[in-house]
Amino acid sequence: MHSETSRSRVPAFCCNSVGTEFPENCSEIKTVKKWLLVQPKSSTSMMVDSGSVSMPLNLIMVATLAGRLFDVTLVDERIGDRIPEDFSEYDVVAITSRTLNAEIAYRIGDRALAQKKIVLLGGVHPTMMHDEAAQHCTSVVYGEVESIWDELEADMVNDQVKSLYRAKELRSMISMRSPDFSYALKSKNAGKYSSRIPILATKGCPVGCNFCTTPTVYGKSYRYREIGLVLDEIRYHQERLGRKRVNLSFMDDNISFRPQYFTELLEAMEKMKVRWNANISMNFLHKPEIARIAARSGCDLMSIGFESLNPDVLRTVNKGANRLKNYSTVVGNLHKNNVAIQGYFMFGFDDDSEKSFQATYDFIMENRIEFPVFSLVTPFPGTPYYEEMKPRLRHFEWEKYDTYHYMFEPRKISGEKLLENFVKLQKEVYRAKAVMHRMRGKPLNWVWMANFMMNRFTGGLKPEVYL
Ligand code: B12
Ligand code: SF4
Repeated sequence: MHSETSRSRVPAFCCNSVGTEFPENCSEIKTVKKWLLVQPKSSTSMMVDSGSVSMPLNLIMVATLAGRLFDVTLVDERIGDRIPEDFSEYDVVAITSRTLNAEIAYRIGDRALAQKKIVLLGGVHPTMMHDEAAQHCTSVVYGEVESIWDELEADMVNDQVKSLYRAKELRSMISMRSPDFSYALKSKNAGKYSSRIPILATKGCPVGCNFCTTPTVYGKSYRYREIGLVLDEIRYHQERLGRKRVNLSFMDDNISFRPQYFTELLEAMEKMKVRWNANISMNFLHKPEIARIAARSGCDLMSIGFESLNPDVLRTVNKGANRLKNYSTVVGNLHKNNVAIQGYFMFGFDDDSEKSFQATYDFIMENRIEFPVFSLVTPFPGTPYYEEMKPRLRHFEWEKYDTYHYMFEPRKISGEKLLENFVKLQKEVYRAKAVMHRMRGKPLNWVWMANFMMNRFTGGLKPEVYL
């Protein structure tokens, strides 16, 4: 099914494979345009960019495409790469940004514009706020680069860049080629990246939660790659690292949305002997066979957005996949198969009350959730939820959109009580005795380490840090 060439390395791209017309000698162009791809860090004081971060799959994808014709250098400020003050070496400065680092990204963009460079801004924030982002760059790239690349590449070659690149339709993912990780691995700081290798099998999520950016960026679409290509990419990493047991982290929005594709993927992965984790929605995790096959295929951790234990909250955010009656079954199925759970819980919704905190504490402790993660609900710009909440928002500085800031006063609990309970819950769940209760008998791995770090971190937490 797969050629030996594609098995042994990342398939090389060739100029001829793109749909646009280029001068015959691509290598000439390559010496003309130099691109600097920039992954800025975030200024938030919370644990967002701390610990080891994963390789930036977004910019690796941009580099893989741009590297066909242009000279590409990738710098990642999160691992200590320096972003130059002077961009004279480069023609194009292309920056990725989420909301929490948008202001930093904009400052880099302004600096590069002042030096007369072509500046591209891409990523979720410039997509959702493209008019705002346009003030800080030459072109905004809306959504995924793959779907608009041919046009962008041709315009770059002809020096006729437009102010906005937005694909009319999303490209099929079936034959999406493998990203070329060498762009990220070239950095002398690459050793600081997490050992979990980012990988993608699907994109999009039709669930449509109103606080999430995915429905706006990808609509109701759900696309997936040919399973053989996912396996090829896994083999590439195995060969690169010289061992079968590699750790993968799926970056998919919702990898299990199509049960048939998901189970076929897992069955195929069973022979690969890898370890993996993924974000997953609860839509069919209550079926015991799914947990069994996930474990057999090497899953050691599932990240599940439980979001809330309050049924009124679940209703208002449109999280139809989350049925409270299934919560314990889902956890039980995974635990029976030794799959650990990273559980996401959000607070600060209008329907939240002090009861929400108690219910969450009870659920976590009774079900021995290994790695609970708590955040404050954050209406991200561009989402329907943001428009609804705008008149009540307390902050418009994007660096505060890190899900660790108190954004608005909920209707059923005061802001003060919200933060008091939010801190108390974290301290209680991560106090030594509670950690022992949740983690007893579980394998001694990084999840223990994460609990240890959270125990230290939450020990000093105060409500004021969330203001
Ligand atoms: C996997 C994931 C994570 C993982 C890994 C993150 C990582 N290392 O990148 C983990 C769990 C660590 C994580 C953490 C967080 N995440 Co997260 N995460 C995601 C998720 C599901 C997928 C991201 C991904 O890698 N996709 C695959 C890559 C290939 O696609 P991409 O990033 O969209 O990039 C493409 C395009 O955007 C474009 N592009 C991107 N940059 C550029 C730049 C240029 C120049 C060009 C031309 C194109 C371009 O082309 C790329 C290739 O197709 C997204 C949802 C989403 N679909 O974006 C949320 C998402 C990014 N996360 C979000 C949040 C809030 C967080 C946290 C704050 C949560 C928390 N409380 O800790 C932290 C912040 C981490 C940080 N420092 O940024 C929000 C961000 C919202 C916003 N407006 O900023 C999102 C959008 C989910 C949501 N709620 O809507 N996350
Ligand atoms: S299930 Fe997750 S990815 Fe899908 S819309 Fe809701 S929050 Fe976004």
